[in-house]
Amino acid sequence: MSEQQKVYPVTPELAESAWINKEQYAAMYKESIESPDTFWGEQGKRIDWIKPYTKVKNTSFDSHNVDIRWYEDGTLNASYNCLDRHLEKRGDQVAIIWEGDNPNEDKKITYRELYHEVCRFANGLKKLGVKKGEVVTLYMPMVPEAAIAMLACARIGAVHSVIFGGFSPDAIASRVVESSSRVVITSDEGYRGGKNVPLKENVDDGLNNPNVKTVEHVVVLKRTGGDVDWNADRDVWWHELIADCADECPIEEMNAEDPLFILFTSGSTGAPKGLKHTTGGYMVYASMTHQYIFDYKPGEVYWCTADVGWITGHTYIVYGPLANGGTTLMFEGVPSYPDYGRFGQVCDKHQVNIFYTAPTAVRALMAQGDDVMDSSSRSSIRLLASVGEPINPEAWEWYYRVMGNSKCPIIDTWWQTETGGILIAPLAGVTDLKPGCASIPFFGVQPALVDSEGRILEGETEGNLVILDAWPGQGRSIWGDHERFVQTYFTTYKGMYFTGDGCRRDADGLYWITGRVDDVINVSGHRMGTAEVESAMVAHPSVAEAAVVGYPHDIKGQGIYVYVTLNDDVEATDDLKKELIKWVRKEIGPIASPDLIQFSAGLPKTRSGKIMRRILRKIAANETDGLGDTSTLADPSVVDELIENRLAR
Ligand code: 6R9
Repeated sequence: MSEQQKVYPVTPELAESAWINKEQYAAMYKESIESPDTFWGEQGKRIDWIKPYTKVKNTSFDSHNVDIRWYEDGTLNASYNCLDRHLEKRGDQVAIIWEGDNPNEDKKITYRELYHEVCRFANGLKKLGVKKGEVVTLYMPMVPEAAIAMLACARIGAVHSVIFGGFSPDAIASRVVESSSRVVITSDEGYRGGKNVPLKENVDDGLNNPNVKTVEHVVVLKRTGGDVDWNADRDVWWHELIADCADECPIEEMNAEDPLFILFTSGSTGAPKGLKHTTGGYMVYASMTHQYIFDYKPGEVYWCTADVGWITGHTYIVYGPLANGGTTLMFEGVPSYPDYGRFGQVCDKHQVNIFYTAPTAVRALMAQGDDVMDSSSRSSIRLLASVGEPINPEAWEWYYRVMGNSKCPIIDTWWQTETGGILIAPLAGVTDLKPGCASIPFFGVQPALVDSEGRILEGETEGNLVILDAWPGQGRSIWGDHERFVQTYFTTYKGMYFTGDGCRRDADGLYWITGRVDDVINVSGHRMGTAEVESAMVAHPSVAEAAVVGYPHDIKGQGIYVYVTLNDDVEATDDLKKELIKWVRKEIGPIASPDLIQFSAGLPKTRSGKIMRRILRKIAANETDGLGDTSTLADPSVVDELIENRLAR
């Protein structure tokens, strides 16, 4: 039997103990599709509302009028739902377990403590004049204050925009401009893998960009005590800001469709877009998916290793687990520091029950050999989950056998920044597991596969993955550009949400995500538009033209392969390659570092001047036999040169 056909049946224990079993799934799924108003009307009650909703679903995917509203006449506050409502029953329960980069540093914060910290910081933001509806930018290390700042924004109705700490000053600048932030929250430095990350310095550099005109205040958390430049007119220490602030702060009453946050993500064209997520539907969906997909039970310790700078951190470190009154673990470090056994050691130390990470991390550990986990027992873990990219069956098996001691189901969760929460995943008590298979749609989610003309394909087949109708956690728009939202997601296949992913449905009706079908690449689970890297490249004075493609990479999933044509008078040297790599790191950030740069006299173009990426992808993947039809190229001889000079790896 090939790896892909292996099946791990639902165990009788899980069928018995999990929140959802097969029969319940079937009945609930049916109701969620046939009577969404009834189904989501009922589920909406898992959230506390100030003014209860009377309307549930009001959504349209019609490309002339894309309009998505859930619970539209209800009002609530997300911070209240994550904090205040738990105080009576579990005020003394740990809300956040924080594990530092340094294994000797950790902290436990109860719901009551978290509540007071959030209130104090919310009062601090008010002192800076932060108002309902304004966007506050966060550029933070993985410390509890990142979650505190998010929840403080939510408390007073400000919209947070978290920028991942690995992005460059230029990336900070463009995002701050896009969101017109007045206030930026950062830290002197961060710790990661034993190194200091210059967060404040990056913010300073970013805000020096002449396009940034809105920022009045930078709040700086003291994390490492490292030296930072100080602009007394603009900068304020976090601890000084809150020194005289009360630890109670009333909540702002938000409409269900008021924005909760924006989060920038890459697409196939143009600059990164700020996806807008709203409050009511998002909270219902975050809470419900967290409970059922991770089969989260009260009292359990749950650890998602993502960074809060990504959607996974938003929904499954902060909002989902805290809405459910759970205990969520936040980790500042990396899987390889001080050694590759760290994930297991942290699981033992904090008795983690549910562990959620990315395939790239699994592959990095797997590459160290099976004994990499010998320093821990991981006996507390009962469920493992995966996100960010397709998990290859070999990594799945390793995750199952070594990380999970062959006793934990693996929940492969497919979703996107745009979807707000998980859309396709197995459920522990419902689905027989197939390594590498994302499996079944969550309640309310109607996936379909379409051909290039948008015709719906039935049965066992492969095609482009679309979603036919709205679900509550869905992103509502692109900040400041609804037309772009419509163009990007709803015009390729009319009346459907296009995910950008390819997918196969097997004979059992289960979904297997095959990867992006657009010009987005996925490097270590980080999404990147090839166009973004190309435009950074051509901004360099030596570069005439650049084409960027992904290629298969053992650890990262995909690596970044760049073909570069230099200006006439420029010499192709190794030093220049190094300089170009540095350049991209500066323009976008370390996550966009090219892995391979091939200098080439020309690029394969059609007579109308379009670069044929299909060919470049094949060459980068070393699949030079089946290049397909090259007769439409303006100069087919370019291809021979590219193949001859392709890079070894
Ligand atoms: C949550 C998140 C979204 C893209 C998505 C797809 C890929 C994510 C996956 C997966 C296969 C999975 N992706 N999870 N592919 N199996 N379980 O990662 O959001 O950063 O927006 O990326 O990631 O290609 O379209 P985001």
